[in-house]
Amino acid sequence: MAPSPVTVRDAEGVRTLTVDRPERLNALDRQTLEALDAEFAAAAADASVRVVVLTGAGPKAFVAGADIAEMNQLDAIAAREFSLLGQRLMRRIERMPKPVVAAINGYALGGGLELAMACHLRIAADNARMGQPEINLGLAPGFGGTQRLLRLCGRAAALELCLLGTPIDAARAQELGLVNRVVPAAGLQAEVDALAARLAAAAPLALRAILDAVVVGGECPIEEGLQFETAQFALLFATEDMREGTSAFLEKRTPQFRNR
Ligand code: DAK
Repeated sequence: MAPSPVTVRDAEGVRTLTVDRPERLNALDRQTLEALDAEFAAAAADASVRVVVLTGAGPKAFVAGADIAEMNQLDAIAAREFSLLGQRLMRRIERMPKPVVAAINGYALGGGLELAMACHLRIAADNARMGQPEINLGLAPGFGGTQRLLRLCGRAAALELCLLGTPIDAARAQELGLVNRVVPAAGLQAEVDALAARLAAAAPLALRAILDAVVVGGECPIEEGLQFETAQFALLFATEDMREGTSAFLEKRTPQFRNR
């Protein structure tokens, strides 16, 4: 059996998924999209997983886009399947009930940037380069890039990146709000580990409420979003973790959250 293009590592509530095709700069072919989709579904269902980290194998790339060689061979029917698969994966990641952190360790281009944008937080190495170069292939972004760039960075930045197709460096990506933090490449792993450990220790049901409120509420008119926030907020009063968090504060101790 061929090795999976996605490797899985678990450590203390943090599941790290690594796209592992370094010889293709981790480009997304159908097999990789399918493997990622299955791994994110498994991580969502596994209560021992508190946080997911997504990264790419090797020193050069997070994900350099959809696999151009495979795409070149697709007919219209297969392209439709490819599109549906990719969009389903991106939406699955965005709607994950636990935080997903992208560790951007190099090129994040085309479908690779779209994958990173579907994650909830993005930490970039200072040598990362990001862009939507589909225009250079006679294509437009097809895994949600136009929509997520627009929402994350605004219309001017979305149009600049998609119309020109020129990648930007990590510092510019941070200026645009495309990434949360930029760190020296050698420190990326430590930074992501620390962030993931912090999220893994937080109250899972409250994390989920925040993800739901921001991701789903952010797609509604504000009145509906606020109602949704209120419902999420009220629901947390039914959790043991909310009692534990508030009691621990009053008792001046560290809370122990149990996902209940
Ligand atoms: N696909 C396939 N192979 C790739 C690849 C990619 N996206 N990117 C790199 N590779 C391969 C290269 O061909 C090369 O293979 P060999 O020549 O060694 O066999 C190997 O990885 C190493 O790459 P380079 O030799 O090019 O490395 P360099 O350091 O010189 O350059 C680079 C790095 C990232 C600047 C360059 O590789 C590059 O420009 N790569 C392509 C980047 C790109 O254009 N990405 C966007 C792909 S388009 C859709 C939805 C979504 C999409 C499409 C349709 N539908 C709804 C239907 C998404 C489209 C895209 O993502």
